Amino acid sequence: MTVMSNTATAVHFHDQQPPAASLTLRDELLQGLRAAPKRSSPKFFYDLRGSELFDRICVQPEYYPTRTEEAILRDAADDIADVVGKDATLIELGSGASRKVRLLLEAVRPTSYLGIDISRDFLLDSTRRLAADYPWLDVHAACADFSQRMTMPSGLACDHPVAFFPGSSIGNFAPEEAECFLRGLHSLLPSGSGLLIGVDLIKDEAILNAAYNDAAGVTAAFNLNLLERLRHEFEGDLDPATFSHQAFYNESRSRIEMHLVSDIDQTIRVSGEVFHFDQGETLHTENSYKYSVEGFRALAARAGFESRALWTDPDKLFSIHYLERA
Ligand code: AVJ
Repeated sequence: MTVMSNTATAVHFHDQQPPAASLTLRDELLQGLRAAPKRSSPKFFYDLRGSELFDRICVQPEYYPTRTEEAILRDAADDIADVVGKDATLIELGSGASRKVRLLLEAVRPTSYLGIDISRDFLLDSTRRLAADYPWLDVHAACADFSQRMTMPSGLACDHPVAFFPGSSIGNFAPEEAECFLRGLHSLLPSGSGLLIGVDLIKDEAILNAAYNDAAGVTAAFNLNLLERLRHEFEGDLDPATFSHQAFYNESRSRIEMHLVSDIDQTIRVSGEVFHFDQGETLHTENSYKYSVEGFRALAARAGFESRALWTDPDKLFSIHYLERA
């Protein structure tokens, strides 16, 4: 299917979303609530309100990752273009608003761009705007869950694929899952392909804790919004005011953990099922893993990706790796 935008440019749309996805979501959610300790996948944060709150997190003064990664991309765009080389097909995993890739397009001048995202309307909207703003670029959009098995859409010229995975989204995976995910990319991409990936770095604990406990309370609202989503989308019978936001750095596992803490002993209902929370018991909502440069290189190497280049900011808050599929 080809979707025309208001200019003469078009986005080639590939629908790869599995049918009946919402049923699987409900099952996955309930499974996490039944587990001990209770847990929920971070993907449940991203309903419309959650996506808006995440965008607001990105501009909080304490939340350094977004602005730092964007500064690195801006400063290193020409160097990145040199290592990426000519005639690349940029493939963005979880492209969202396709905002960060704009920092690279003029320097890298890829022949085509493929944005992959699970949120169809968001994806179509942002890739249409990208196609309108960069008329020389062949723009494709694939609605798919990139954490599942994927195939390359047909009709996409792919002589030199370069995957782009910014934002330290890889940090939501546990290290063994991250390795498995990279192995999946390894089998999808031909040898010589590139992977440009943003990875948040291990740093002073106070900086990490502040980034996930911003003074304006936006991260807290983002975490607590999950409970609103349970109420509205999954027949949740609960009072969000009886839960509190908790985020802290777990040093032994190099990760930020986010939880929703039950302030009282209580029973809630979700999709007709009953769940008991002791006072102080938590629902573990997110892990955000941090890496050293060497630690991430070693993980990537185990998945068959070799380090070719690295960029960081002067304060060593964030890293962008260019890896080549061996
Ligand atoms: C989108 C996973 C990179 O871990 O920093 C931000 C999500 N959660 N604040 C992160 C998030 C709370 C973010 N990632």
